[in-house]
Amino acid sequence: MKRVSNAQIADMLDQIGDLLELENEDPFRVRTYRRAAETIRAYPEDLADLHAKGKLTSVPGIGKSLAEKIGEYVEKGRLAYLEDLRSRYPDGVLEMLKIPGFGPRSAARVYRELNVTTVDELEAAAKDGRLAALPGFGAKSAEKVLHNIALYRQATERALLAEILPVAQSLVEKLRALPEVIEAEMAGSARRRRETVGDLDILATSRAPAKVCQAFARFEELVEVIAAGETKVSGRLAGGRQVDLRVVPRESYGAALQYFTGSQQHNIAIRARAQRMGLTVNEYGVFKVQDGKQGEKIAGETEEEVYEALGLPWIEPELREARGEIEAAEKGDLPKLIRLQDIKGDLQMHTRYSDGHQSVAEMAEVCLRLGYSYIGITDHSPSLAVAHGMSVDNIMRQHEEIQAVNEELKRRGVKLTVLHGMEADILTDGSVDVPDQVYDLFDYVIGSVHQGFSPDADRMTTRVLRAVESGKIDFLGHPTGRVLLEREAYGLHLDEVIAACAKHGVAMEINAFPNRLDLSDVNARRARDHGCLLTINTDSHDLAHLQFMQYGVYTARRGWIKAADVINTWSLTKLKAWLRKRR
Ligand code: DGT
Ligand code: CA
Ligand code: CA
Ligand code: ZN
Repeated sequence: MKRVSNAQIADMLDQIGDLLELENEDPFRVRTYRRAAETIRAYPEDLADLHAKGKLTSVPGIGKSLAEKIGEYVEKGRLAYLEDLRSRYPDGVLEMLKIPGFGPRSAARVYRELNVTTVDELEAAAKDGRLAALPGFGAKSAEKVLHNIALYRQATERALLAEILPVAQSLVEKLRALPEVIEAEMAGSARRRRETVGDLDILATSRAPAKVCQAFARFEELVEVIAAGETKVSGRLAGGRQVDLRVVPRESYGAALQYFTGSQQHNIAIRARAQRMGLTVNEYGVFKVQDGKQGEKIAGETEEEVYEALGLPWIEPELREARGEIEAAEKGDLPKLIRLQDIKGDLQMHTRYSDGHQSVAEMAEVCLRLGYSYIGITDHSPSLAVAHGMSVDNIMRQHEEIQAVNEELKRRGVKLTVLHGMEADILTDGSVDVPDQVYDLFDYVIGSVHQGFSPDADRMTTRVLRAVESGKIDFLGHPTGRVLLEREAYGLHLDEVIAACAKHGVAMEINAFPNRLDLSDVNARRARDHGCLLTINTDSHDLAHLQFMQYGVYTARRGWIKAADVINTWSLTKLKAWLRKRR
């Protein structure tokens, strides 16, 4: 039997949470499962190992009863309790829960009252008026359900980069460790660090390709092997994404890597350039064209030499989207892209003062290990009740706590400074939710829209502009409100917002949370090109989220962003001077 991964355990607990909600169980019990799933999904240690050592209850949020369930699941690959719950509903009803905004309550109702048992049947009921006729639904929510079914279908076609990249890295490492493998690297959208991935492409070189294919097909990351040949394997990852391995000869590694990294549009432009130079490019190499036919091979072993044969410097994979990179490369104008190690601090994170899971000191401790020189604690403002926005009293208490943590850090002689910020709600009228009596306590304020979205783009724009122009905010948090594979950006005249941020010196955020990445790559580039400063923050609500910084950096790199454009690459002194000037 294959080893049970943390991700599988987390999925199992989430399923129990869903089923308990369908059963209309106590919300507190439901939450226990959800929180445990969230913790486990990002937990650094392997839970199967911990179980073997009898140490499962050392994981935060796992008590005796959960530990027993996880233990049973790890040992048997199944859990009787879950199977019993599951047997009470058709599979299609459980699948409906994956439709964004369609919760267990709704699923239970359409199942019991309309006898709807699949997503397709739900779609039909939303179209023919049966759903709209259910008390509490109505025509508008039926329309929304249709829209969300479309989004759900899209989500089944792509996965978040953060779901795929760790698996891709692990597969590449395992390939590299095989004695038959010379080189291995991921290609495709994962290598370009696109925000979502359709399928995962991996490349290796070897003199014994069949052996490499056999070994790959047995890696535990593949839950299913679709086809295994002499030089190619296709399989499926947990979660359903396809993975393709291609094993190529060493002489054509660079050409194959270039070809399979794409993007397709970039490759089309590359081939057109080659043609103009009397050359032809394919996955085997760069060749001269002689008498209209493929002639002498002039490059192919490395990517550098492929680009060089075309008169170009090597182009970072993140830039290969046919957005002007070939022209820039030709002129020697490629940007020196920001790197993860340029980041000196993380300026948006939450603690137990609002809806985060840990304390100020606990967050600081992990950030210290990440090598940061500063962080900012930014809990939610009073009006955001759903996220336990802070009262004035709590803000004052938090201020003292942050000072105490700073003193303790100083006493230990470590160089990390904790700043006190706030993520203030931008209310529907555009006012910024920071209580006057505590405004001066904050080193900075992030303004974000969290609730009361309007479908009217003019209204949303006016609202955000008012906040930007108020002088009360220093950053605009997750500026377009999108949630990848779940919710589109709200209608907003982004160019007007960008212009206002540039004028008022408000830095726009690239929120690094994997399902936000907001600003997107293209929008971040637009903002920077119009003179905006940027900031990349994780918006962590848990210690485990602090590692998401990399995804914000990838987005920035895809947006041609340099370190100097991002204020949290600056030194603390420079950041403080910038903030002081704004106050
Ligand atoms: P994805 O999987 O949808 O996230 O996006 P990609 O970029 O990984 O696309 P994929 O997996 O279809 O192909 C990987 C790369 O291989 C792609 O970026 C360019 C290259 N490629 C694959 N098939 C073709 C093709 O038919 N024509 C061209 N020009 N390039 C292709
Ligand atoms: Ca792909
Ligand atoms: Ca592919
Ligand atoms: Zn929050």
